[in-house]
Amino acid sequence: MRRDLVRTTQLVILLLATWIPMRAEWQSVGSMSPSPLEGNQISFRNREGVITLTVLAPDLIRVRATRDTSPGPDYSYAVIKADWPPIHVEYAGTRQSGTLRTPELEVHVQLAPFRLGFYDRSGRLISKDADNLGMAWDGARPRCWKWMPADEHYFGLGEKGGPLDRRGRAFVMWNTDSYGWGDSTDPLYETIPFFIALREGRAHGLFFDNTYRSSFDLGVESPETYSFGAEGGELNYYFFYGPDPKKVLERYTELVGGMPMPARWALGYHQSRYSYYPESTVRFIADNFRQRRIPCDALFLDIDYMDGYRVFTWDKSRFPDPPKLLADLRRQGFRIVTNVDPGVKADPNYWVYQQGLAGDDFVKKPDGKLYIGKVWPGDCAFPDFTSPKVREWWGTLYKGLIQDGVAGFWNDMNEPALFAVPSKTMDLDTLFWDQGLKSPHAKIHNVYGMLMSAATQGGMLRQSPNERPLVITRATYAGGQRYSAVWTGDNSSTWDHLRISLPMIMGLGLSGLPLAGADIGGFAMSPSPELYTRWLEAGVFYPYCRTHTELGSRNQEPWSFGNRLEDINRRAIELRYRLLPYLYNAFHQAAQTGLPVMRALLLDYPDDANAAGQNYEFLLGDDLLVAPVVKSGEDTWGVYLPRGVWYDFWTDRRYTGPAGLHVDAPLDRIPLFVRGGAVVPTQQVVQYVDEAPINPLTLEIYPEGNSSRDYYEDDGLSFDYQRGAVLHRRFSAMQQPESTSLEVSAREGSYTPPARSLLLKVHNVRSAPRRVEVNGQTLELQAGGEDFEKAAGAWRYDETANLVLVKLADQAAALQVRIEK
Ligand code: MIG
Repeated sequence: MRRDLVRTTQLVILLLATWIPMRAEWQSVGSMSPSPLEGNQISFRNREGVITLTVLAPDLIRVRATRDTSPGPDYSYAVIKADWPPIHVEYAGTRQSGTLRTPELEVHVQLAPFRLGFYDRSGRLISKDADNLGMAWDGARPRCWKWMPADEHYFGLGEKGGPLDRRGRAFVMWNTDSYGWGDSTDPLYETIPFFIALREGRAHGLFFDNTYRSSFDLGVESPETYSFGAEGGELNYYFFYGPDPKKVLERYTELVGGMPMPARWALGYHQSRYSYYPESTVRFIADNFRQRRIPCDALFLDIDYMDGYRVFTWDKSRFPDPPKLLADLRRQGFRIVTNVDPGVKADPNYWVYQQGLAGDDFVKKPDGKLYIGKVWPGDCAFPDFTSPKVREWWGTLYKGLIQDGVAGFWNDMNEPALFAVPSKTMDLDTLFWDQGLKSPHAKIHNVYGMLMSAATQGGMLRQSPNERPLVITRATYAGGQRYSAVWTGDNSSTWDHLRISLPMIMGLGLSGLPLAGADIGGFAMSPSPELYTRWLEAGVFYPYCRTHTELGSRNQEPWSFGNRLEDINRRAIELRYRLLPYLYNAFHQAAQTGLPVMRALLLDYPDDANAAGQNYEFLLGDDLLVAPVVKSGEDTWGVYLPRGVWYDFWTDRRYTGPAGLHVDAPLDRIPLFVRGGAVVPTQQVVQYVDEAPINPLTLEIYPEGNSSRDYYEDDGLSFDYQRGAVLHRRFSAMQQPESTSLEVSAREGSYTPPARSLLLKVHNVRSAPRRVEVNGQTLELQAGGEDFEKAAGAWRYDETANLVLVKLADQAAALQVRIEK
């Protein structure tokens, strides 16, 4: 009964929101005839349109269908890769059908009426157009219906509420300011029209690269077909073949571009609220972090730092001397990030407005007059970020704030969000440059936020070419990870929202956006002390970790909930700092491959339905499994461990999965597990990332047969890593009957960290070793305590923790350590 009600409500919402599909007069594509194969491309035509299949890679095919025999210019805001290596493609066909073959795929083409079917090279059907409609148009609106097998599940689609598995729901893509949104609010702020489908442990992907308002129906209209379409533009999609879901995501990232390596400070703990002002308040917050010894790397200034919400200005009564303030804060180890909205106050005496007018940089109405909309500053004009010239201009505006010492920028309200109009955004016919096409807002809306973040990043890079910029944006489009981090907008201080944040950030990761976070503690309203602590415990595992709250809510700093919780909160943040070398490696992997940092279990266990069904548990990088407590009043927590060996991070208890278990989870403990075989790099707690270099570099080793892990490090701040200033090495652990051997490969790359120790901590050692050898020489045994701390090279055994600790100078050369039983 309830389910039916939910379904009906969803259907009504869907119909209201998009007017699909019942009222429409869908006209299916009809019959088409092939033109000869040209290289990696083949086209099919009839009097009404053309469909082109382009094989970009053995596992990647683009389908471009237009309802015009001479399609317009081919341009994408998402896709950046053009130079695919040539591959061998064949097409063989008759008058009724044909087959396009790549080394990994076969596309069966039925010509009358035109339908596509994707098969692997062993003939297994992966995906096919629905028989009745396939591709269709209703006027200017394209849509495609595909077969939806009963056991197929869908993941991704960016920033969406509800379960990670999107099956059985319908979604709209239209970037929307959604203060106080809930689990089923749709659309939200971001548009990522990409999903991964999973069936029988095998994955494929689909990216519908269309910037108009679009929609995905994954089983509401019919339980046997799914469909996607848009209010305009082309039926332009990319089909990815796995069968490994990681391969789909890596290929997608290759197509649209990945996240550049963030600065280390961007991965520290960040504190925000709407708003810290005046200056004395900001100093008070900073002092409290340091006095209370709670690590923090960045403080955020929300819109009230500006002069009457004029972007790129300071309110001089609240912030009389920004360079001095920011320099003082920097000496305390804080970086400052300020909010910058796209709306420029239409004030004839305001330099930004004047420059924008002079440069013809603002969007206009069809009658040629300036488009004016209301936001915080009152009447505003809006930059046309589709124009490279405007993006460059916008980038120059950051110069003053950067010279004042601002380190990062927070682009908000860039859906774009407008006050005082029911649509909450610009009129759909507002005109944008768009490659000289003069396109309406209807086409540009969903990329506006991404292009703003691109302009911001570009400006920062021109100002400081050798510093990794931090940009955080609320709205973005597929590929937005190239320019900025994202946060999930105006959530609320409820347990429900703590829960929602987990599949939502996992979903963003599955959609190519690794650097994402939710407002810890919730934005709207105020959390209970317990909720804040549980949220922070989970939030220190968000890829991007920031507390933020709304105007008028109660204090929401880690010390705002009493002494006992302050201690717990401090330890949660300290855990993130201890794990920074590990986290940084997970980010390195994400930057290299597109694999998320906060990882849905299905990526590693696609054939384990139990794993794929986990909404609140995730892997952080390769080796940590995190199972946050997301309910009030719990002191134990149920955890699912997928196959393999797992260690409880807190107790070192060893488990073998797959297994469901209950673990102790008092308020000061988040269930956390380490994969057997892992080598987890950690460091000492610091109050901010560049307070002190890593020392010692600690390796938490959980031997399991033979295993090894790559380690990466660089200066954490500059782009020198792109010129070889990197440190690569490999850590291996081998269990033999009489000994455990550890190997540290020689350093590679030209980055040399300051002199430091290497601390090898071998877990789960049941009895004191007889001897420890390093490169064939016996190492001295130290009782522990200060002697061990001071020693350049020594080992000890901790019999309560079952740990062997080996301390050595961290040198460039390879090391061999043998621990004799
Ligand atoms: O209309 O800048 O989502 O994080 O604190 C609200 C004030 C504008 C919305 C953002 C929120 C921010 C707030 N902004």
